[in-house]
Amino acid sequence: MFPSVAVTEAASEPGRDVRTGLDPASLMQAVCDYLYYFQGRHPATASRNDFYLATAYAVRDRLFQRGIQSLDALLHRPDGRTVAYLSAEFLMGPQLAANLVNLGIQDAMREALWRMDIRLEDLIEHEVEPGLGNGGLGRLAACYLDSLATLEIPAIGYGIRYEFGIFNQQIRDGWQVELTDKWLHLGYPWEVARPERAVAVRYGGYTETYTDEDGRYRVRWIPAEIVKGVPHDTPILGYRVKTCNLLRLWRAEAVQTFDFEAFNIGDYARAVEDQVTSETISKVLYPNDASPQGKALRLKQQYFFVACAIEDMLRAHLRFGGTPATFHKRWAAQLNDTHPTVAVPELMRLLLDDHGLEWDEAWEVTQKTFGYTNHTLLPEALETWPIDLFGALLPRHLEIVFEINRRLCDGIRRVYPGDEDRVRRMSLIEEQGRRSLRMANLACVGSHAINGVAALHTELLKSQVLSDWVAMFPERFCNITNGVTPRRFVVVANPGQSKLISETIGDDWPIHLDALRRLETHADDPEFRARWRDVKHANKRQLAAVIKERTGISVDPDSLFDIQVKRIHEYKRQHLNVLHILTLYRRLKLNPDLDVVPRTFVFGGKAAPGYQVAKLIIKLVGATGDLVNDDPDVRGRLKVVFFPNFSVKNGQAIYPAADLSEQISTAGQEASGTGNMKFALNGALTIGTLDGANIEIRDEVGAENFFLFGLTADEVRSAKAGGYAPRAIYEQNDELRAVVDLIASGALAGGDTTLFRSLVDGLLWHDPFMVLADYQSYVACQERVAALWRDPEAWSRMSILNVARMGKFSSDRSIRDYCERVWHVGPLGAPTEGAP
Ligand code: C3B
Repeated sequence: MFPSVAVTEAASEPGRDVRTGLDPASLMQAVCDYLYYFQGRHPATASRNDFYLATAYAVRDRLFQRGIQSLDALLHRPDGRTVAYLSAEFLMGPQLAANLVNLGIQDAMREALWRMDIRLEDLIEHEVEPGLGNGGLGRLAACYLDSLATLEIPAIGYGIRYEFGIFNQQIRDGWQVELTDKWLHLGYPWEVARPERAVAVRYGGYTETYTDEDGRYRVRWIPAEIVKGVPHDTPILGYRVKTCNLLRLWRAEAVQTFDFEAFNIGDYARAVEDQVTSETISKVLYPNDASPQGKALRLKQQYFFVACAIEDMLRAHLRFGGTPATFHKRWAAQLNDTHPTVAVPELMRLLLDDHGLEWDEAWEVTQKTFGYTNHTLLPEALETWPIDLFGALLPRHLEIVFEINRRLCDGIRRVYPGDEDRVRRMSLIEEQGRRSLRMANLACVGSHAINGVAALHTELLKSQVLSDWVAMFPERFCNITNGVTPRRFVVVANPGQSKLISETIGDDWPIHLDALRRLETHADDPEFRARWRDVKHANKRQLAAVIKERTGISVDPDSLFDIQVKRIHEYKRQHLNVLHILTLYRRLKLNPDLDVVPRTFVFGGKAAPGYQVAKLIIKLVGATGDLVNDDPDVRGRLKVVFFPNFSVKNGQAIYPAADLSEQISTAGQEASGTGNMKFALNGALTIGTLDGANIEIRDEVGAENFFLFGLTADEVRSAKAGGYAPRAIYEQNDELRAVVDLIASGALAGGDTTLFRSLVDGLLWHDPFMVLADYQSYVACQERVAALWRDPEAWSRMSILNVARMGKFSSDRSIRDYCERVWHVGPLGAPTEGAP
């Protein structure tokens, strides 16, 4: 029950600053004020959600205060450059705990709430996260916003305020079921709408030419449809700094939300029709990770947020006294994959048609503004748009694209006379089949910098997918290896480990992650190792409780927690993991007294709703659990859990409890991976292939502290070129054959031999991701894992050394790389060497 006396007392104490104070009394009064005067709630009857909202508002005041100071600092730097991170996805995760940590007031807020009989942890648990992204790409954008603010780089994240984010995943009878994500339904306290800053976005129609007063030939676009973009701002505070940046997400609305004429003649439905069709644009996130569907609505979404963003940037630039020709001096805009690439013709259109620049000048401004980050080599992920569809929606942009292409092709012909094949490959237009626009090529030609997200990925990008572009524009290419924010993924997620580290080496490591090196000497201290193990064990007990609650499965915190959480995809090879589990299971069935290391296998991740194989893999994991978990011969030594609805929030509970991190993609397929970094930073050892950032993690932590297996990217290529025959591997490996046969036998499907047939046939006859080729090496490597597990001291030592050597993978380092190599911007927007 709420002690209302205390509230009255707090409210009557003079001199307390409820808007900015960081002491428990001020915070308590601020929360009370929000409950009373903003939400109209009596504390005695307020719900948990009421308290959550009031607490969030109180925190938000403190963010806004810093945000306004940051803007003020920017206004006093007319030569400053601001980063615009353009991304169709921002997977921000819960905000309360992270903001308290960044403000440095988690203890003060805990105390403030405690005085009202409220547990901060309950409010943190109550929070619903905005799932406005699919996976790695969206979460990376969120980590980068955290680092930009922490490094005091002025920045805005521009994206879409989807009404429904990534679906909520339920598991029913082992199958994934998708439920609508209603993240807004209890109110989202972190954002403010700014309707006065709305932008008009146009679609369709036609273009016409005219001659202006100066006798110049000009083009004007007569659109068929206009939609309003309304910005919603969320403040993004850095860790223990004053800088507070912005995430500005756009919501689509009808220009005129109510058609009175239609209403008056009695057509109620039509009166709101315009509103309904307009709002569809920001209604829902496409739930496909790295495999776009060429849907018109998706292109509408892309243009929608890009048009809003560029208009917003241009307005600000002109208001601060800039001219259209100096746009690039104020803004450095990053294209997060090809999704925002229509920004290139959009900026050209504004500069040419609305501001009257000549082509060459407009093109120079555009190229100097944009940088392009590629996030995947998967051929199916390279976005293209049918020309007819693109032209119908964006007729003026298509004209501009054709002109960019004409000049590009002329340029290629000048450098490579007679090489029409090269022209065909580099052209922005794919002429085969349905003519389509290649967004990656458009991004390459329109950007001054192009980067991959891990060393191997960039190498493969340069040698394969974009080799023609490297030949012609070598100076544009660089690698920037991904990183993750240690604030959210260690300080917030793993307070036990954080405290132990700070007590041991000081507390500057969250902003100087290389300082973790100081832990190295402690790896040999048995007392420290024991404390390290205690922390991990406590985290595992917590996760075990959550697993029990969510799945009903009891798992043993003393067992090895072997975890694979990420999107479900064949290239990530969750099914290879399953083959290993079934191998152990079979060994136990043959010899129940076999001395195996007890393990808990945890899986988590969403499958794209239309991706049948991925959904079948989820079913296979569940079926494996059903087979293994209660088998008396297993005696509880193996447990298999599918943790439903993997999200940022669930990730924060899972990473700290992991002993072993599964990073087992087919070499050459995972651009970088970032989960690999989150696990290692939380003391998990990695079993992985030489893929993505695994390679660099292994280089940093030392080959002797990493469980490596599998073919290299080169070996995968030559195996495929040499006519890879998975069937032969199956026939020659008795254990593999027995395990595959076990799946085919129906033993995991209540006798049904058809359920997993397609999966088994896929492996035996095609196996594009080389699961069978890597099986033996993987199983052997898992035996090395088990052997080390039997030596807890050696395991702990290795775990400590992993954490100690992970400094490189802070997103602060990644952002510093972008600042230096791509954006040429320093703290507070100061231009740095190479700035345009
Ligand atoms: C992902 C890649 O699959 C990961 O390897 C990478 O770490 C992250 O991006 C961040 O760079 N990715 C994604 O989540 N969605 C895409 N459409 C393409 C790549």
